[in-house]
Amino acid sequence: MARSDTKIDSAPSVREPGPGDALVIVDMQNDFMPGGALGVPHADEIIPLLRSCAGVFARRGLPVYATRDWHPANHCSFRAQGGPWPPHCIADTPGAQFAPGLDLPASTAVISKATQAEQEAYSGFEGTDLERRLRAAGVRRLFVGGVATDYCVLATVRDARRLGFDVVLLEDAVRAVNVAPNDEQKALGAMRELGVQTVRSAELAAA
Ligand code: VGL
Ligand code: ZN
Repeated sequence: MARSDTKIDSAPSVREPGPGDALVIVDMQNDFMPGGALGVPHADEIIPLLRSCAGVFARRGLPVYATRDWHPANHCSFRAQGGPWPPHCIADTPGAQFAPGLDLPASTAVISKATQAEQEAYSGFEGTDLERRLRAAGVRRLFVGGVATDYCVLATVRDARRLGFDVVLLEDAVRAVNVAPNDEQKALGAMRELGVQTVRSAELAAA
């Protein structure tokens, strides 16, 4: 067989989600949108991208998971308790609701995290049943987008890789807090080192 005919791409394509794939949308909540209690710059720009990705997965019958920060009012990550953050994503408040326009498919599984006062959880796997649910659904590969690249997205991707899931980052559908100006680049570099693949949301949606 001529070299150009060699099938080198036997792994599932990053552009074509199929059986074994799931979408994980991280923390797309009002308090993380610009103007919110812990606004992530430009986070609103990725709402339509994630909406269209969720549509692609739902139309293909593939599972969609949406994590959310779901804190009690006295959460340990809040400054009043000595934590680094202003109060945000307090359970059952408007700030904790998913951003309008995200239009999550009805089948979306919602994963609440950091729900206990003394427990911080940046990763969607930490203290949740996300791993169990993914395994039960036969998921092997996660497409991940949302906020914040340098906190909850990174932590979720790290845990996913540690647990043996393949990960494809929706590279244009993530936004960073950038407490330090290069935190986003550091997070993207760390994910690359973890063997994370990337795809642009429009490539996926066009498939
Ligand atoms: C997050 C800071 C505090 C996040 C959550 O979703 O990335 N960041 N809580
Ligand atoms: Zn939080």
